[in-house]
Amino acid sequence: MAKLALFIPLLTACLMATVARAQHNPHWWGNRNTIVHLFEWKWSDIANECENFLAPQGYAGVQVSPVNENIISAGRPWWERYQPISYKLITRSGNELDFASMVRRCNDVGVRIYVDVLLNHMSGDFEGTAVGTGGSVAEPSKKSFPAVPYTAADFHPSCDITDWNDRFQVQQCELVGLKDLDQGNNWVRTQLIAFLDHLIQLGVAGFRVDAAKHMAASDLKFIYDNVRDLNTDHGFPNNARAFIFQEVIDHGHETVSREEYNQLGAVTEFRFSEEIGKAFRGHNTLKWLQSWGTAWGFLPSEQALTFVDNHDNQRDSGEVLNYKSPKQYKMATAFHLAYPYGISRVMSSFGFDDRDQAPPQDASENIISPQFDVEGACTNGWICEHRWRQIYNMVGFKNAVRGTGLSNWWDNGDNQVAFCRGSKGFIAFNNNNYDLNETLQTCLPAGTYCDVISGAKLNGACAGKSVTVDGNGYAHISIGANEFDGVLALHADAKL
Ligand code: LM2
Ligand code: CA
Repeated sequence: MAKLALFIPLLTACLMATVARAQHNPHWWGNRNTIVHLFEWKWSDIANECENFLAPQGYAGVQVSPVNENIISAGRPWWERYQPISYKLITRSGNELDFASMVRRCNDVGVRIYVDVLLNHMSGDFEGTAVGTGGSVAEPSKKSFPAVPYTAADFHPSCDITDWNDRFQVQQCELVGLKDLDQGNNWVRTQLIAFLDHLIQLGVAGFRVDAAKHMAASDLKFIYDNVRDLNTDHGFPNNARAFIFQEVIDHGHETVSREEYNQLGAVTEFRFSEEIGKAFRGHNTLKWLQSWGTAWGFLPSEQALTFVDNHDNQRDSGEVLNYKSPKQYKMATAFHLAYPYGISRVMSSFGFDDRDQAPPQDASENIISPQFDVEGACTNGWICEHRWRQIYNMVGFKNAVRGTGLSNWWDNGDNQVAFCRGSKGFIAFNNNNYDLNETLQTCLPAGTYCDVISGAKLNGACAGKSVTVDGNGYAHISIGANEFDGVLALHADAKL
């Protein structure tokens, strides 16, 4: 009995320490909320973007493409960056100096950097000697990566993943033929920890862990636990831990499930992406979204990294939406950012016609910088969804309503829905093929508000629809079926 009495407080103390060490805090600055994935962007362009666009528009952070040296693949498909050859920070996005300068400049304006890290594997087979983006050489078919160095002993024996419900295969065989590192091996662990430490020293706030499902959760825990605290020279508090979000594709009923990883950090919630695409494509009725979140089988909000599409599933056919269906995509994104669920990530793409297509590049295969038109939209091959007014204004909406709950859900029993976020925000959607014309409760204080979807408040005037809210919070809301956008959004910061 006495032993037990001692044991319980001790256990509680241990549990509390675990919770405190868990890596779920994204370290956002101020009231910011949203991460943008600037897929394949160069570091110097991201630095400019942090200063000129992301900070002013209230973006909280950037997920950047892999930073360490990768194999050069013919035609330069985007996916060559998922085939590492060393941990030198040199890719087509820039070198270590460029990277360090970007992190500094972004942190200086309160925009955090999260790095896409490849801990599962090195490159796949390559005929002859492979050359990396930093000039390192390797013989992948012999599992020889002298620039690390790694030899065959550092990898799992080769085998193919044929049964996705066989834990051994999923975690120890080769994902699409990529040489599979043994994270149980001390030397491998040391290299991976040193790589992550290096990035933290340079000021990053956290990591997107690629192919997390293909590594044992216990090995990942060891690695995360042994990585240093965030760098206080970049404005992080003492003892702050890196934010971790792990790529685990779990459609339900998988042998290796997201529940093995969500204690260690956040997990990508792929079901969110699939269901939101299905709903806004018209394959599910919007009224059902009233119970959006854990009732749909999604992870608890603070453990779920949510997105409408990511760089992989935007290339697949199926229910997932992408920039090619702009009206539905903007509606889904507005819902994503308005509904109080998840750690939101917005995708920013380059245009593609086929899956393997390289990012915009010049004749010497250098990635080219995005260019912007007078309205700030990208022109030369970059899509820049994050610069679409309807999307960045919803990032502003999410910031303006932070800390409020959802109330006053309204729907027409079909594909017209609306709801309030406390007394700070109101949003309505029309995905029916007839007009929405209703007097609805907006929960906002009386006044005139500017719809941030059809326009924006600029120098005190509204370039889009103006909505007048009466003394009881009611307003007439109208979204025509054939309007350019199927959303209307009002918030406290858009009061005229
Ligand atoms: C991921 N998450 O777990 C990334 O999000 C995803 O983009 C990566 O695949 C994958 N895991 C490995 O990091 C991409 C791409 C694949 C590509 C790999 C490696 O989707 O198509 O595979 O990167 O570059 C390519 C070829 C494939 C070949 C493989 C190895 O498409 O046919 O397999 O390289 O040479 C023999
Ligand atoms: Ca593995």
